Parts: sequence; structure tokens; C-alpha cells
Amino acid sequence: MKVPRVKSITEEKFIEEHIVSNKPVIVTDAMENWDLEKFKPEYIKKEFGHHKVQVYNDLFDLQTIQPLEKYIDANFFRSEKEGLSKQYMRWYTKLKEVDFYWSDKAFDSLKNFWSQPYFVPSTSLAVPSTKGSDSKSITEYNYPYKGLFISGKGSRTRLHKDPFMSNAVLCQFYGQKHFYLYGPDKQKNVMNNGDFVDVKNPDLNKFPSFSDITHDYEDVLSPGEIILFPSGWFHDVTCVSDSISITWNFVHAKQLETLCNHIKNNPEDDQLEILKYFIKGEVSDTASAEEIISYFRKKFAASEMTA
Ligand SMILES: O=C(O)CCC(=O)C(=O)O
Ligand SMILES: [Fe+2]
Repeated sequence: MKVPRVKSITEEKFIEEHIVSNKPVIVTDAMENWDLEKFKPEYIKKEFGHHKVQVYNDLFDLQTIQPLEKYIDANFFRSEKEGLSKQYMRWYTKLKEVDFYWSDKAFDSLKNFWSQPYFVPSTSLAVPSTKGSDSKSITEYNYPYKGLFISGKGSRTRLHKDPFMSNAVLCQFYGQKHFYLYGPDKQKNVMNNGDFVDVKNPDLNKFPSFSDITHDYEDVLSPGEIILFPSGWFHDVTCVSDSISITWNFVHAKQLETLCNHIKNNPEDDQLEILKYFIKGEVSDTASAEEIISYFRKKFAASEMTA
């Protein structure tokens, strides 16, 4: 089945029918005024080629740090003889309080060439935290896993779900991506002991009940399209051609119970360090899982009373 494609969806409808109802959607008219020329490989290479970037395998294992131009030269515009790319460039903005090869400067110089998609909420967020009527526009602020994804034809992000029950938004600027989506109800079929099945080459000894199910959606994302991977949905993404995308994650206030349950059930989750970075100033760096939960409950109980 293909993911429903919509236009002119209001933010309220997006929140109710996709964030709260936890259903994927592709919005096809939110990038129309963006300057897509600035997100083509030629421009990106010219402007940012000398920056060192993060190169991964088909999961999230960092393979190497190298200049972006080196990645593009080796992985884009490959001939048939050279074959498919196996390396994936995920260049994230700052995710924690350490010096690293972050993409903050690159995002800063791209910020006038795109904008907050009109339907994606930038207020009433639990992560990154917003207060009162504060708005955090994606072009101005860092979000968890805000990244520029540059990936040669054939490179892939194997099946996974995103951290701490966050939603991901993926904007496709250049090239196409094929993907499979499995709903959260398929967790027992696609996961075993923290590992995810390789949906294209499943090990049925390790994931025997994978053969009982099929994906919920299979589709191709094209330039100008924005997809929501909702909280807890498993996604497997392969570049059908050389590709450039931007992605980020967030948790809306209306998903607070899901978030708090996740923290309660996974107090040792190493991703909580990243979550804490995006509520910094409001909880201490050393806050326990319980303290994070109580911070969220208080914060949103108070804002409901003043609403
Ligand atoms: O585009 C990809 O390769 C993966 C995207 C993804 O996993 C995400 O946006 O959460
Ligand atoms: Fe993801």
C-alpha cells in the first residue's frame, strides 16, 4: 500500500490525524517556495565540500569522518561499472555538549533557502522543549537528529525506529528514496533482543515470525515531498538514485504519555542523553529517568491550567 499523499493540510489536522493518531502521511506541497537549487550536489559540494562530515554504514555505525567533497566524489554519479554506493553521509547538527563534526554552520548558511513546513508544529513541543507560545522554527533551532543526509544511489538506512518515541520528518530535496514501513504493532516480528530484522535478507532463525507479516506501506519519496515517520514506526530506506534530504525529530506535547511511558520502561536508554540536551536549562544533566518524567508532567500540567 502507498502512503496517503495530501496537500494544504492544516497544522491542527496534521496533529490530530497523523501525530496523535500515529499514521504516516506524505505532504506534497510544502517545499514549493524553497530554493531547491541550493540543495543540489553541485552547490552543496561547492559550499561545504571542505567540511568534515560523518559517514555511516547501513545502520547507524559511524564508519569514518571525511571531507564532504570526498564522499560526494566517491559516491555520487557512479557508473554502472562502479556499482552501488554502500556508504551514507548523515551530517547532524549538535546533539550533545561535545565538539564534533556537526553541521550547524552549514544549516546556518542554508537557512534562507527553506522554511518551517507550514503543517509541522513548532510550538507545544516536549522535545525540543518549547515554553508557552514560543515557537522553534526548524531553520533557526536545532532539533534532535536534525541532519543533512547525502547518500549515493544504493545506500541504505536499514530497518529501525527512531529514538524515544519521537516522530521524524523527512524532506526530499534531490533524488528518490524507496522505503518500507511497518507499524508499531509489528515490533515482535521485526525485533529480537534489541536487533532489527534486515527486511531484504531476513534471518528467519532469529526473526521467525517475520514470515507471518508484510509491510504496511511501500513507496518512493520524490523531490518536493515530505514524509512523516510517526512515533514507533519501523522504516527501511534505500536510495533509488543519488539523494539529498533533510530530516529531524520531535515529540509533541500531545504525545507526552507515550514519551513518559517510554522513559519509565527504558530508564537506561542511552538516547536519554540526547533527549536531555534538548530540554537543557530545564532539567539537570544528571537528572534520572524519574526526574525527567516529573519535569515533563509538571511542565505540561502547568501549561494546561493557564491555557
Ligand atoms: O532517509 C533515510 O535514509 C532514513 C531517514 C530516517 O530514518 C529518518 O528520517 O528517521
Ligand atoms: Fe529514522
